[in-house]
Amino acid sequence: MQLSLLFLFIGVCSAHYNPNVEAGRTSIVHLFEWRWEDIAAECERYLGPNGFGGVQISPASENLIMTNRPWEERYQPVSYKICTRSGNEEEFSDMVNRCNNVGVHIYVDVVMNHMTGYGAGVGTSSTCGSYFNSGAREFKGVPYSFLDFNEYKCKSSSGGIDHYSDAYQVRDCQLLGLLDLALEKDYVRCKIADYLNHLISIGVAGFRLDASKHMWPGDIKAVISRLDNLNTTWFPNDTRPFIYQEVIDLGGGTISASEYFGNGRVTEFKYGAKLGNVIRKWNGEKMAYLKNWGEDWAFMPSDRALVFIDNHDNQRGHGAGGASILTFFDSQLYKMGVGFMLAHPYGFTRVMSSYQWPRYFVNGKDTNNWMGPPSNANGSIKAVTINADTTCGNDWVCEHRWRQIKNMIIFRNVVDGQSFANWWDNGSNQIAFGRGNKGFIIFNNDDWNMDIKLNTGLPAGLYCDVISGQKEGTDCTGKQITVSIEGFARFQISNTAEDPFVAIHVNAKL
Ligand code: AAO
Repeated sequence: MQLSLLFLFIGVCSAHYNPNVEAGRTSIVHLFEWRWEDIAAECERYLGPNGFGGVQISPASENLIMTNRPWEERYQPVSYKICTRSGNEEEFSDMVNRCNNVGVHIYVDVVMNHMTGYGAGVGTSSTCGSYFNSGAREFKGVPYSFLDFNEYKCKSSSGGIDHYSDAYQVRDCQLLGLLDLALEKDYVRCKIADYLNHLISIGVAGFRLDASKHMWPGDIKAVISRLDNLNTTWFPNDTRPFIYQEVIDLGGGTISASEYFGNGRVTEFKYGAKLGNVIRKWNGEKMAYLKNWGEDWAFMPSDRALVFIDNHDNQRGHGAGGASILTFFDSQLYKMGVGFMLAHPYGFTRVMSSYQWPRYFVNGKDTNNWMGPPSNANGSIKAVTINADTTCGNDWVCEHRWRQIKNMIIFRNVVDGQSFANWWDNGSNQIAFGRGNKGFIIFNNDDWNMDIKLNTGLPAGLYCDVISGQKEGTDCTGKQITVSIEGFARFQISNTAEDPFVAIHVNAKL
C-alpha cells in the first residue's frame, strides 16, 4: 500500500516533464508575437498536417502599452486578463479549440516573476485598460498592492540585481527594474495559479515560465502544486501541465539549472551557444566533435532539457548566448543547425518563427532590436499572409515553413524512439549519423566537396532527400539516394550547395 502511494507520488511529480504532445509529434514552434487568429489558422492549414506538436505563444496576459510598441512590452504585465495585441479571450479560446482539434497543443509563455517596470507610471495605458500605478505598486486588474512586492526583501543597494553572483539578489530584487512579486505570499501564489488554471480550463497543454532564475524553485513549486490537471476534452485523465522554466545557465554561474529540475524541464541555453560555435567553426570547433553531443558536453540530462537553436531574446542580442547564436539572418548555417538539432535525439525541441526587422548596428549593437512585430498605423499587429510559394508575407519570416525545417520536423517524428546510430565523420566538418533503421542525415560543412559511401542502417530502396526537395506523391523534387541491400548509399555533397546536407527517412522512400 505504502509502496503504491510512493509510485503514485513519483508519477504525479514526473508528469511535468512530459510535453503532452500527441503521439507521433515531437516538437513545438514558437510563433513569436503572432495573433491568436493567425495561430488558429496556421494550426489547421499547416502545423497539424505537417506533424508539429504544439505552439509556444507570446504572453497572453494584459500588458503595458509602451511608446512605439516594442516586443518587450509583452513582458510587462498589468493584469492576468487575456487581453493583448495578439487578441482577446474569445479569440484565445477559439485558437486553443481549433489547434487542439487538429492535434496541435498550446504552450503559454507566463510572466509571473514580476509586473511592469517601476517606471511604468500611472494610468490605464494597458492593453485592456486596467489601472496601474507602478510607483505605488498598485495593479487594480489583479488586484495587487504594495504588500505583494518584494522590496522589503531585496538587499541590494539599487533595488535591482547588482550582482548575478548573489543568488538572493537574483531572486529577491528587480530584474531589469521590473516590479518583483512576493511569490512567498499565499495571496500572490493563488492569483497566479488562478490565471494558469483559467488557461488550463480553456485547454492549454503547458507553460514556459519566464525568468524562472529570478524565482525561488520552492515558490515555483508552490504555484505548480496548485495547478489543475489538463482539460479532459483533449487530454487523458490526470494529465499534468507541461512545465519548462527559462533559466539561463551557461555554466559557472551561482544559479544552476539543476535547482529547477524538481518542477519540470529547463531551457538548455548551452545547446544553441555551443552548436553555433561548432557550425560557424569558431574557437577551433568542428562538427566531428559532435559525436558525443549531449550530456558529455556538460548539458543537463536529456529528459530535463528544452532545446532550441535561438530564441526571441538571443536572436536579437538580448538574454544570453552571444554572437555564436545562429538565426534566420544566417540562413544557410541556421538550416544546418536546426537540421542537426531535429535529427539528434537529445532534448525536447522547439523551433523559432520570427518576424523581420531592419537591423542597424552601432558599435556592434543592433539599435533596432527593440522593434515590435509587423503592425499597422493604429498599432494592431499585421496578419500573417501566405504567399503562393507557401512562405509568409507582411515581414513574417516563418522559419518553420522553410522546406528544410518543416521536413526535419517530420524526420524527427519518423525517427522518434530510434537510437543514435552509424556515426561517421572525416575528422573535420563532414559528419553523418542515423536513427536506428528509420532515418539518416549527412552534413558537409567543410570547404571541399564530399563523395562518400556510408552505411545508413536503412532498408534497401530509393529515397528522396527531404532537404534539397521532398517526396510529392510518387515523385521526388530533390536528390534521390539509393540504399543497397547492405544498407550502404553514396552521398555527393558540394560545399557550395545551397544546403550542404542530405536527410532521408523511411517515410520518404520512393
Ligand atoms: C525592458 C528594458 C529595460 C527596462 C525594463 C523595465 O530593456 O532596460 O529596465 O524594460 O522597464 C524582455 C527584454 C528586456 C525588457 C523586458 C521587459 O529582454 O529588455 O526590459 O522584456 O520589457 C536575464 C534573465 C532572463 C531574461 C533575460 C532577458 O535571467 O530571464 O535577462 N529573459 C526573459 C525573457 C525576456 C524578458 C524577460 C525575461 C523579462 O525571455 O524577453 O525581457 O520578463 C546573464 C544572466 C542571465 C540574464 C542575462 C541578461 O547572462 O546570467 O540570467 O538574463 O545576463 O541580463 C554571458 C554570460 C551569461 C550572461 C550573458 C549576458 O553569455 O555567460 O550568463 O553573457 O550578459
